[in-house]
Amino acid sequence: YPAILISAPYFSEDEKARIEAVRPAVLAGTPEARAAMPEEARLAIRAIANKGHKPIDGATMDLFPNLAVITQFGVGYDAIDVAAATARGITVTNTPDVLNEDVADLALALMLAWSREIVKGDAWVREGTWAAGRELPLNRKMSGAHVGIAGMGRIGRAIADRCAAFGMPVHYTSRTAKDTPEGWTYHGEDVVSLAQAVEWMVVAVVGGDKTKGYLSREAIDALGPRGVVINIARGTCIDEEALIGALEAGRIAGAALDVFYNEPHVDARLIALPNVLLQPHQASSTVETRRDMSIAQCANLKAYFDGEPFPTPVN
Ligand code: 8YV
Repeated sequence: YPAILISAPYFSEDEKARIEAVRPAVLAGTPEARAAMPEEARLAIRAIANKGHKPIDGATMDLFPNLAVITQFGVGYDAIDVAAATARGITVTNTPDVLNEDVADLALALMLAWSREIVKGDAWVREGTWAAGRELPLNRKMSGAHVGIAGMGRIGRAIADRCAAFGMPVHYTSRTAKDTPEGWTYHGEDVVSLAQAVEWMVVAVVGGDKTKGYLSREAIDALGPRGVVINIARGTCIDEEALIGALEAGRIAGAALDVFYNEPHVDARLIALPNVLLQPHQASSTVETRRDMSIAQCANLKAYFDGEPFPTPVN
């Protein structure tokens, strides 16, 4: 029986080959599929190669008595109950760093697309509105505007560096003040103070229970009528109800979101709003980065089976 369980289909043949080169793998993506595995098959599982955001909880881990490692394909591991894993002596690993640039690129793409009406402009041309003699309504300048980075980790920093290149004064929250270029403003962990200082608010904190609703109702309202919220982190990091309320009432200008509370099912009220740009959680979805994430995941799998130290453990 295979020693690796994969929780979602492969993105590519390369990824499949890479995992199978470590050990044979079996796909069991749902709790039902896992529970239906014969006992000997469950006993053979020593590693889970996890992808996506469906929860891996203690009960799932208990189906596999010889499970030793869960390797997350992604930097965020909020889907995995790490405390439950640690209590069972199971190592959890992730794939940090390799995706920083892509996630930051998408954050800037969302900001530029939102401010310059790229999606509407494309439709304007295709649908013949321009040819019929109508000019696209004036949109909004992004360069030079104050930007707030909620969470100055590795991804937050990559976003901030890009914003700085657009002449945007950078403000940020973080657990600790970071070593930054001169002029960047640290707001401690006070996201309301951050919101008061900026027009653009980019959410880049880690997911999980501790950051649930990090961008709070108060912070959203503090952004004010020119405020735009960008989220490339996790849907849970924003009080989504408060965000929808503020968008519907025009208390903030808009939002561009790659992640959602209940993804892939996006709240119908968000879909109905014209001042919101929506993306299907694609920030790390380039061919190049998905390859690098797969390599990083397999390095952790291989380390386990070779008895070597894990390259990127989280517990
Ligand atoms: C992936 C992500 O879509 O890295 C993350 O935390 O959210 C994304 O890169 C996801 O993890 C795929 O498993």
